[in-house]
Order: sequence, then structure tokens, then C-alpha cells
Amino acid sequence: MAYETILTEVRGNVGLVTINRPKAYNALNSTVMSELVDALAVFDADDAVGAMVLAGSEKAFAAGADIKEMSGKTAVDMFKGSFVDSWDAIRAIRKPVIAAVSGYALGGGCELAMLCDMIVASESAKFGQPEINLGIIPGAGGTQRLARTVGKFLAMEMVLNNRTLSAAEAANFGLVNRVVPVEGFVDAAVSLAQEIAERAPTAVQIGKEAVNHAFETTLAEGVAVERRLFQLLFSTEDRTEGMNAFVEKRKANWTGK
Ligand code: DAK
Repeated sequence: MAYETILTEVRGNVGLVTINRPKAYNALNSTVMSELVDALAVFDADDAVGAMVLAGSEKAFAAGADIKEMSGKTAVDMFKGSFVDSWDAIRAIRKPVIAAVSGYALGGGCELAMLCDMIVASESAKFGQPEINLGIIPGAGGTQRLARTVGKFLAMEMVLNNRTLSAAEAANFGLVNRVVPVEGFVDAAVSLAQEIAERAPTAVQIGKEAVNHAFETTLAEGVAVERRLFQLLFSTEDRTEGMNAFVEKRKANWTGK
């Protein structure tokens, strides 16, 4: 399908989605969001794709929601709009999504990166929640995910006083998985995604579900859910194959069954 604001391609077993609104620092208008949802859902349903990368440009992952589009909206528009649903739809993607972040990841851009499962940042990446400058606060999970990731005190400074984090600081505070040179930052994310795509597909998706559950519940309930998911994997052919391959000293041949 041809999109207006994003580019898509498959590299190996990785679905790559690139936000492409260079004139607006990849600001996330409703077209970008609905196209992202569509493209990620297509890759999620494609058995040849095991993981995805969501990238921006070298200059900007995304400078936030589109302020020009948002400026005329009422509270009821914000409540009813499909813009809100898009974020939930991205959260519901089952396969791992790795954000490849270079340049600005601000406001909704930072939140979009945090909706992903891992973040590969280029040395120029800048993470921030500047909504306070617009008289609002983050609206797509930023206050919650930042507090859980970088801790209360730094999250407060970012949300209340627009403290931005360099890539090195983000790595230091556990907000990104790794920092790589600007040149080739997307390739670095794709190669990490390819490694994951070569693993047992059902276990990968169930592993994502289990880790994400940690953010939704108590430790006791989370451990109970993990145990059920672990037991479920004992019904898969890949579990038998993986253990047989280890015993037989050969590479496993995953089928996703
Ligand atoms: N929206 C619209 N246009 C933007 C934009 C944005 N967020 N960011 C940049 N642009 C546009 C500029 O308007 C400008 O367009 P023209 O004037 O050329 O037409 C062009 O990109 C270049 O920008 P600048 O001239 O400003 O370039 P600079 O290099 O001087 O500065 C900058 C780059 C990224 C530092 C600056 O543009 C900037 O501060 N941008 C705004 C960053 C920001 O405040 N982001 C937070 C937006 S609020 C929700 C989900 C999500 C959200 C809310 C609710 N729900 C699910 C309920 C999210 C909210 C937000 O993200």
C-alpha cells in the first residue's frame, strides 16, 4: 500500500517503517498515526516478518504531535478522535518493535519511542517532553512510562521543566538499549531486530507480552501470569525443537508452531 507520510520496506525478516515528514520534523499528525498503525499491523500479520523497526530521519524521530493540527481542537475532539486510538493500537502490536531514534524525540515522539519495546539511539538523539511549554502535559503515556523508566525525580524534571536528555544521558538512565553512531543508526536497529526475528517466533511474542505485563500489575500476579505463559510454551513444537537441538548440538529450526 502506498502511504503519504511513512515509508515501508522489508529487510530480511524485519519490517521497517520510517516516518517521513521532513518539513515538519516528523510531527505526528493524524495521517502519520493512522498510517503507522496500518503498516505495523500489516507487518504484525505477516509470517515472514519477525520483528519491526520504527525509525525517523537523522534529524528527527518525531518532534511530537502536530501542534498545528492540535491547536484548533477542543477537549471533546481530543476525547473522541481516532488519534487517541492509534496509540492503543500500536501498544497492541504483538511482535517486537524497535525504535531507531536520531535527532529529536520530543513530546509524542518520545512517547512513541517509549511505546516501542527497545530503543536504539544515535549519538544525536534528544529525548524530551516539552508539552509544558504549550500549557499541557504528555498525553500518550509519557508521565507514566518515564516515571517507570527513569524514575520519579528525573521524570518530574522532564515533564515540569522540559529537561531534555542527550543519547548518552538516556543510556545512563536506562531509557535506551544502546547508542550508535548517527551514520548507520537504522541499520543498527535493523540488525538487532533481525537477531530477534531469527528466534522462536511464538516465544518472542509471548516474552514481549510477559515483560509488558510487569507494567500492569503486582509482582505476585505478574509472576503468576509469567508462569502460565511459560507453561503454554511447553505446548509448542518450537519448544520441543529448541530443546532437541540443544541436546543434539545443532541449530534449531524454528517454525513458529
Ligand atoms: N508540530 C507541528 N510542526 C512542527 C512541530 C510539531 N510538533 N515541530 C516542528 N514543526 C515544524 C515547525 O512548525 C516548522 O515548520 P514551518 O514553520 O517551517 O512550516 C518546521 O517544523 C521546522 O521547525 P523549527 O523552525 O521550529 O525548527 P528548529 O530547528 O528551530 O526547532 C524543534 C526544532 C523540534 C526544537 C522545534 O520545532 C520545536 O520545539 N518543536 C515543537 C516540539 C514540541 O513542543 N513537541 C511537543 C508537541 S505536543 C496524545 C498523544 C500525543 C500527544 C498528546 C496527546 N493523546 C493520545 C491524547 C502529544 C503531544 C505533543 O507531542
